[in-house]
Amino acid sequence: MTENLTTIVSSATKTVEINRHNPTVIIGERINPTGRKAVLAALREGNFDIVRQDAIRQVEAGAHILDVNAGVPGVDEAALMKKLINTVLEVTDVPLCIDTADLDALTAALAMYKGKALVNSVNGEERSLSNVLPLVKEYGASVIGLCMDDDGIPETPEQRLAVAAKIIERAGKLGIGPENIAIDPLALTMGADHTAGRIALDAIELIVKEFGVNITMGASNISFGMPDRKYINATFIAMAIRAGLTCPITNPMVKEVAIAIQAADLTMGRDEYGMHWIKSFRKRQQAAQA
Ligand code: THG
Repeated sequence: MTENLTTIVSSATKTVEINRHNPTVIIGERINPTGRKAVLAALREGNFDIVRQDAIRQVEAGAHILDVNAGVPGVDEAALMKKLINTVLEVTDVPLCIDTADLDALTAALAMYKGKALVNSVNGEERSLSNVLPLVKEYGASVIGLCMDDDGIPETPEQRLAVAAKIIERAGKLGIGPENIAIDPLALTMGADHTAGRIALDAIELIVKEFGVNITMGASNISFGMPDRKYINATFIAMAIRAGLTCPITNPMVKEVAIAIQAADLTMGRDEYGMHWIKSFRKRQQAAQA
């Protein structure tokens, strides 16, 4: 393995350091109308209560960073993104991951954001590289690099490594170092291809070995279309942490997943004296008694 890079993401008041010595950094996925029908319906009605609630609950459940996605079809995404960010910042102070494919929304978000945001995302397509990377540089942000390009999502781990290499190289040319990049090797769904999990794990290993970069992933994608998803997600995430995943995008309110992450950190020797594990055990115990 090459060096262990540290990716910094911060809010006005909090700094999160992502690296392989620290416990896994959880990026909370729930503020996302694309992935969640209830959020979509509420935002269409201009109701932001669910957003406040999801922000507070995810942080309580262990999220270190919150992903914010404003993809509501037919709505001005830049305006909604700004409103979402302000709403989340009313109730929490954790750093944010700006999840959008809309350049105007990304620009608006970066312009108002105080701190070092995590941009979600750039990919290997020419258009994405030339549009997103200059913004990342201009605002001094960190960025997620998706392993897909003009030809779509490559099938093999080696091809995904090649896309990661292209993104890291192009970023480097603009003065964005690999410590500011978290690569997402992409988790496809096992429901469509039973080798999707294996491919994702192998891709993580290859990319970490070559570049030592931090790795993120929408870890619940893996189980779409399968029953009892929480067990698959928990097992996959633990295995992916062993392979090199350092900052999954997931739902920490799913107990099985949150516990699997803590157990994986303990197993990896990243939880000194098991203090984090014991503290969360006590919290669960108290919650059960309440
Ligand atoms: N990589 C990166 N960013 C991403 C993804 C990724 N952002 C979006 C997505 N994938 C990760 N986020 C979510 C958000 C919500 C849900 C799943 C992934 C989710 N889905 C419910 C489910 O799984 O059943 C939908 C149910 C509902 O409608 O509420 O909650 O891969 N870089």
